[in-house]
Amino acid sequence: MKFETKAIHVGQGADPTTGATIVPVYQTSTYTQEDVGVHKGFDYSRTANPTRKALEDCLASLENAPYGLAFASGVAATDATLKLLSAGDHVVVSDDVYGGTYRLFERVLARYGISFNWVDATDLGNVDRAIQPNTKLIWSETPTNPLLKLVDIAGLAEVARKHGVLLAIDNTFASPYLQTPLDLGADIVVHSTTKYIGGHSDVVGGFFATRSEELYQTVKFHQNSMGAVPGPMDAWLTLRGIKTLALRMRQHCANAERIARFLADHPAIEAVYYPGLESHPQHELAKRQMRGFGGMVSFVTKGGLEPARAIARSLKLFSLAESLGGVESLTCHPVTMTHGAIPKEIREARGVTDGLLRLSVGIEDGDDLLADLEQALAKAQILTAAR
Ligand code: P1T
Repeated sequence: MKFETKAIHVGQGADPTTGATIVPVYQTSTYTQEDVGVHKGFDYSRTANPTRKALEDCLASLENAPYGLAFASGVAATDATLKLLSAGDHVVVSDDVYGGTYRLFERVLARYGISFNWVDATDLGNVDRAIQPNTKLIWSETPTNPLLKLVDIAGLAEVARKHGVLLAIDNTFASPYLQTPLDLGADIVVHSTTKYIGGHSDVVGGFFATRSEELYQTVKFHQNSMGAVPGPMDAWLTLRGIKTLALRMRQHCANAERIARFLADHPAIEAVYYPGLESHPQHELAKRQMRGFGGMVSFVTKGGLEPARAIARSLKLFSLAESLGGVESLTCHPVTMTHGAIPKEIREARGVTDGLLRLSVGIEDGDDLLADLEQALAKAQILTAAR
């Protein structure tokens, strides 16, 4: 079955009780058992819920995985995955990640005796050299948040295999429509389903998928033991979003590419980060590894914070807001928003500077989005000239 068909049918047969065509919201915490020790596979909704199961089966199929687990947020999925490790274990992490991932690793999990090395994983040698005898996991985003660097998943998988460690890829920015890391040798794929998968900025969620029955059973045990599960309505909204993921991603990609090219030619812009631009350092890898270049574009304004602020303030169709991947366009100032949890020196050394803006390009009409950016950039230029 192809992606678009799986998105609509896997895990979503007619409801066995009523014939409802759409999976119902099983808004129940518990299930009446037929006899002592006899039930239909559902006994308590933290452990399992039919609406959540439909989501898990469908999304796992899109990642070409036999096993998937849904969580209450992307951070919860990350946390449940990291709990595969124990005190004394070490993780090599790509240095450009969501600020909340950095915060979870360094401010929470580090207190439980797990240590982290942050490396520029665009160079696989950096990852290889950072592996220690106690390393258990390599963790990477690709494309990364917010600088849209690409990491070679197949290459990382080779490094992981050589050292006998696990490889987990946070696939949030690409979505399974554009990239399936398990096909390239990753052991684990994690998502914030809050983004492209949900797709409408109306629900928070996370996901874990794997081909390993053993990893699945352990993380399922964590899901039940720690309990960060999505409610039935959240699972339902996410599942509804998935049905149009392919259509939305095609429009996100088309709009983002136009915008990236426009920004690359604009005199007020110092740098544009978009994997679809020929000037992107990993453009060839993007062509190999992804089935499209995605809907995220980041750029640095000439003149730093003030012009960036003026652009964010002047945009009318791009709301200044955290998050990404919804149908509506958003802009984000990572330094004060999504990456505020990363200490200034570390953030700046990695290229997350005051003049950086990140666009989540929506599925509105591309001409309207370009016109909006054009007027906002013109205002920023006037401001820069006046200073
Ligand atoms: O917000 P939550 O659903 O818990 O997902 C966390 C997360 C995990 N991984 C990546 C790559 C992410 O971008 C995020 C969340 N990111 C934002 C809220 C943001 O605006 O970048």
